[in-house]
Amino acid sequence: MIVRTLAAAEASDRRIVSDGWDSTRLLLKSDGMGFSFHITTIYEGANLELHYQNHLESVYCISGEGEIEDEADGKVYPIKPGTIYALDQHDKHILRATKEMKMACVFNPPLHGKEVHNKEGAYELDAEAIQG
Ligand code: 9YT
Repeated sequence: MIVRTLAAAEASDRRIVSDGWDSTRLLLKSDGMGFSFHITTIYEGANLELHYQNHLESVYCISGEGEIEDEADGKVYPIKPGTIYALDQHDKHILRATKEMKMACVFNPPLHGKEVHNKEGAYELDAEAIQG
């Protein structure tokens, strides 16, 4: 069994800070679950162009407010607490936060730990792992 707390993970190198967001990666590939699980904060005003070509991701909004635009058809969906979106087609999208959002994110295949977006808004399949 694996038991961790967000507070302890946030104080460790499991917390990754990038441009417009930070993410605390609570479960990773090394945990052997077949997915990774993160608590991500999207900063107010962030406008993230993302395209997870190598991963499927689902994202549940815990708090805050924003929207997601599907770049395939231009549709914009509001995001508020209780909303989940799943990028089941590796959908190219733009994520915007009008108020800071806390999100619970699941990735399949699981992240190794240190991933940040490449210039296409994707994570590479290989990355440095977080130990411990
Ligand atoms: C919602 C989203 O895709 N944000 C970027 C960070 C990502 N969720 C992560 O690495 O945890």
